[in-house]
Amino acid sequence: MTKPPEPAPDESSRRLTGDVLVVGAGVTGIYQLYRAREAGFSAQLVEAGDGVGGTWYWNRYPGARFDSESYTYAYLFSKELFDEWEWPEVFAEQPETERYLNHVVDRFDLRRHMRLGTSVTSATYDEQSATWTVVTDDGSELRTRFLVAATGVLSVPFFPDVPGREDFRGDSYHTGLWPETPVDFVGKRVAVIGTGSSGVQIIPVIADQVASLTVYQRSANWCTPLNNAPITPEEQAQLRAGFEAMREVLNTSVAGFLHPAHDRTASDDSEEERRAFFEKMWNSPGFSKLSSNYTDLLFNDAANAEWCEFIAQKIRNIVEDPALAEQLIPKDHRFGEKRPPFVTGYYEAFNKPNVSLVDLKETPLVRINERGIETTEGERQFDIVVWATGFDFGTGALMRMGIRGRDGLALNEHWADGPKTFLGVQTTGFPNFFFPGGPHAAAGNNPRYNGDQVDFSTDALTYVRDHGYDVIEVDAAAEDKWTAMVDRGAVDAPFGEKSYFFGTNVPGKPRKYLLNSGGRPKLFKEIEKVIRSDYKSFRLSRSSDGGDRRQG
Ligand code: NA7
Repeated sequence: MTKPPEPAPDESSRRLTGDVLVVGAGVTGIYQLYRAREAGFSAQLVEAGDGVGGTWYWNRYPGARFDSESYTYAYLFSKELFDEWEWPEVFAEQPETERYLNHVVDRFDLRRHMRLGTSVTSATYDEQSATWTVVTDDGSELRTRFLVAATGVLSVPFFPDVPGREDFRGDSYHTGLWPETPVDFVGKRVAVIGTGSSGVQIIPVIADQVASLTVYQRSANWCTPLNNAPITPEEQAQLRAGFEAMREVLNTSVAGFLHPAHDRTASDDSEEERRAFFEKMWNSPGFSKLSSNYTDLLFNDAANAEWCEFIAQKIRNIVEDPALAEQLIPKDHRFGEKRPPFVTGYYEAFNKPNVSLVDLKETPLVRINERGIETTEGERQFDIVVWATGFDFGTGALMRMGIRGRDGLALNEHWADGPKTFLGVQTTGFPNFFFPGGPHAAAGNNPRYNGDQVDFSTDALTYVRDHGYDVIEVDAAAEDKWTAMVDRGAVDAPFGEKSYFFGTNVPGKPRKYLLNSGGRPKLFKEIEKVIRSDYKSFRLSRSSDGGDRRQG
């Protein structure tokens, strides 16, 4: 029998020409692909990972889990989807979330529109045809009318520039680039560098498996209990019955959380009442300690200091070694000045005889060598080093995609002094380019405000198409105004300049606020204005005549 001829290379898969190309199969990108297809666009998606999930694909380190309630983080666009998925815990662990996102992709038949394991190396706008040419690392060239980068804010892992990092002969992992094959910690000498949300999640989970665990802490964080719990069948039923009401709260709340705001300032209560209230907060789930705490907690120094002292006392009560407890109590920032981590058994882990802390403020890192880590205290040897050192937040992924807009303008140049955006979705000079869930988005429960931005971007594309245009670009004046609003608000933002929300964790990065300091209410207000004014803040045109029909 003769061998059948090799199939001809599928040109359509090598060189797609579609309306919308989405980059990134995280929570935002999956929803964007769904919305674009529902709106009748031919839409494709490329994703660097070999699986879908974005953050929930890459951050598969032991202990990774939500600190937003699972059902509030999930998609809310389909009641059927909500009804058929049962979150086993209030705060689901990473594998469950990855399963959920895969379920969504299959349920809405999105996988066949996705190309996984494919990274974008450049994206160039062609003014003549008003299209984007996107080149990927497998050499493919994809041409699309609209480019939507749903590349996330926490997607580029940051490694500090410690001398000798490459010399280490053991195994090194970054929490944000965790391998699919589980890492065997049993009996190993392990170092964890970094005590942000990721570090404090992995530490208690691996502490029991390892021979020794050394935590390298540069700054202590205000960690409070996550207070996770299983969701009982009765609670599942209640969640389903209350879906519409919950959706209403989540879709309109300032930070996308369910937790109601408190109605009192700290000074409305006596000292005794404040103690009782702080105890209630300590025992409350996740972010309620931020969103349901005293209304002046983040702005009243005395109230904040009292809450911090309450947490410090809790740490002293948990950690048996008093000197170690003091090292674990932050001295350099207030509660809420950085993104607070929520933990399960974190402080307790330091009571185990195999767990120790190296305080890098007292004994700074000197270098990594082939055996382990040197600080001014001396050398410690390891089999595994875990880098829990965070991300190039907000702009990291967009600045690495080789994006060039009109007249060859590089996004890196346009944003050399920090991002400039309108609504955190578009930037001037880059027509037909959207980046929902990127810099200048709101702050809070990510899928909620990222979803607002996907909805807005999809509605804008639909408007453009339905009105006979094929080019949309935000006006410089609208961009300037939104960016000025973000910068002005940043001065009073609860998150201080020590927080990675200002990019301060990455040397050389401009110190600019990367969230939307106007919050979700400002985003809603501005979106409403844009829609009411028939997209007046944008220039709409046709590539063939090159002019704005509305102005002609
Ligand atoms: P974070 O919160 O940025 O934490 C990074 C940690 O790494 C933090 O403790 C840093 O200490 C530490 N770090 C950074 N650079 C160094 C150097 N050079 N030496 C020692 N230690 C260092 O990242 P995560 O991954 O934990 O969390 C990110 C988000 O993911 C989180 O907010 C959630 O939204 C999910 P520092 O505090 O800067 O002194």
